[in-house]
Amino acid sequence: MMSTVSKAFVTGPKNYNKFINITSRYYGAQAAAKVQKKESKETNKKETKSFVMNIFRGQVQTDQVFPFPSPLSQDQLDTLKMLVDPVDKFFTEVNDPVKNDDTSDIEEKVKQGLWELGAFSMQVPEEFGGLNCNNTQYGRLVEVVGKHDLGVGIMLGSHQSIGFKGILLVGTPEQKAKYLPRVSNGEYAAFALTEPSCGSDAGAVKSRAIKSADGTHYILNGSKIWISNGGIADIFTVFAQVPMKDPETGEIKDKVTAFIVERGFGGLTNGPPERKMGIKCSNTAEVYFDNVKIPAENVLGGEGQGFKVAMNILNNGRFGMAGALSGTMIACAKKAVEHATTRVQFGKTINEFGGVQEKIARMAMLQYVTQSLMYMISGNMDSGSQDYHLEAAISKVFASESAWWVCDESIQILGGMGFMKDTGVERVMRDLRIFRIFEGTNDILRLFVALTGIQYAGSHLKELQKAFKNPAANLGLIFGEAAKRATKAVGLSTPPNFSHLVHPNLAESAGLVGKSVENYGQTIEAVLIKYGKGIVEEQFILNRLAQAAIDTYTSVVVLSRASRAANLNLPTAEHEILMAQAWCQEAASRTAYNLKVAKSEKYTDLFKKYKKISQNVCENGGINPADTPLGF
Ligand code: MYA
Repeated sequence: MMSTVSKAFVTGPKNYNKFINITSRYYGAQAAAKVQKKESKETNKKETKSFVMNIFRGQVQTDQVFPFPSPLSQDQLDTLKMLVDPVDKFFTEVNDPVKNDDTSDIEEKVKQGLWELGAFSMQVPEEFGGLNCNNTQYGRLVEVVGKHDLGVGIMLGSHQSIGFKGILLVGTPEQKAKYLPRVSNGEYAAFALTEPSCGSDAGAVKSRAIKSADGTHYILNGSKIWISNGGIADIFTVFAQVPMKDPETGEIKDKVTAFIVERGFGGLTNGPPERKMGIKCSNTAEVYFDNVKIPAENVLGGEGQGFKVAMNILNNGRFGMAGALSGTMIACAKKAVEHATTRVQFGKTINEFGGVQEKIARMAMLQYVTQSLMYMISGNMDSGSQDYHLEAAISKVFASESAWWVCDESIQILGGMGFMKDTGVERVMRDLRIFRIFEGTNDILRLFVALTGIQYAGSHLKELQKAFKNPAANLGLIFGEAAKRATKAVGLSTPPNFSHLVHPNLAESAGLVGKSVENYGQTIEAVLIKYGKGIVEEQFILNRLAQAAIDTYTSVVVLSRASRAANLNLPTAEHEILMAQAWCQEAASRTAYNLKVAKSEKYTDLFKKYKKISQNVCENGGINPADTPLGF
């Protein structure tokens, strides 16, 4: 007789039909069409080394997280040391962030000095005039910039993290030889993707480029908004639709294509600098293309490949934000601690009070996690990993929210003084606000993490379903899965264990992460069985899943870093272990809660209430000022 467990397993895969087509994404109307497209594609069978992707299958994949990467050779370390101090000194002595903010400009001597330091071409190979930094070196230097002036950081970042990054990543040898020396020697670059109709929906570009009959050039028309460096750049990476013949159907379809566009081509103009809440000294402007003639050889990464090129550039640069904002948090926390350790109230310095201690401890942990993310991801990238997209998205989300929190609580600790301009933290707060919005809003990146992970988990389950069609040929897969489920069902399964990879003082914390991962895999299965491909519409749930992924990944990253510190007996080891333990404890509780919320009926009901409240308010055109308890 078939046991209950085996029955559940045999009937299980039928349920998987409901979710094997989980593909696209984000907004319902688009989803159906995209699912169709994906159905015709081969299932993504590729195994990945990404830690985050694997937790969606309830697995701990440690290849990219242990040991903590240390990719710098002695030479690279020496070069970095030679660069950090001069950059720090330059920002302390030459750049004036207050003046930059007041004037919404950067003095010529500052820009000139930065060009001379090589700060605009940190990752450009030396042969083209750059500093040849790898990602880890770049991240460290960017941290120095973020400590001093985020507005200047945006001018630098828009230039090299996204402006000409495409040329570095996918440029032809000719494109590199032509443009990299120029962007390393005084010509600013910009990344022109966003349009009024194309913000989070990066594929919805309207600008169009039509190829000439003789194939020698394209004519580009359209416009872009909110382009950082848009008013000062000479060289742009521009994304535009190009009508192309589908090789399979012969149909003409628009496909996004990336181009290198020079201001000097003619027909490219820009609007006035935008007036902004923060990062005021960086230039942001609209950019217009009026019959711009682009030589055919300036297509970047292949005709029709523009969406991939854009994603590639953005994925590649996101860890930089964690670097910069780690520096910002160091600067904010320094001011808060200076105040807390000298300000006496009720007979003692305020750092003696538990309320302030909790804030300072959390500031330290958030900075530690953010910095660890930056070094983990840049180290993975420097070792040649291609599987870092979700991790990079997490680093951007985590860094921007943590820096906001740290800055806000610094102001709280500073009290009235924090609110005064002269203290210099309110400027940082204004500068920080945009980081949760640009380079992919945190909201869209959370959905990206959750849906990409779910798609990966779904592809595994599709494999299982296929295996059932030909059990004889797939006994290994089927029995492996059956055994896993049987042990789970009778309570004999053990959570994934990686305690042997961490320092003994962190074994308990690693145990918490293992449990979170096991719970994660089970939760993904449960929500997929419940919602099928309708999960794409369940943003209340997707957000909880994304948060649990963020908490789980950040935990394993700090476990790795603190273990390294302890194993090397670094002077900071004890402090690092404390922070890692505290972080894992907090994160595991949040994860257990978020996963419970994602699965439970009780919360489905709560989400329905949120939805209805929101609908009421929207139907009303806002919160009705006439709704008062006293009726007037
Ligand atoms: S620049 C503007 C920033 N804009 C964005 O970031 C746009 C955000 N939107 C998106 O990323 C996409 O549109 C989303 C997907 C994610 C919403 N990596 O059907 P799909 C693949 C790899 O889901 P969509 C700025 O702000 C996907 O698997 N692949 O796509 C300036 C699928 O592949 P396949 C990806 O629903 C800031 C295909 O694409 C990715 O249209 C200035 C289609 O997928 C990905 N990420 O939307 C900052 N996403 O078909 C300055 C999707 O093969 C820098 N796919 O299955 C500051 C630096 C710090 C300071 C430095 C100081 C020096």
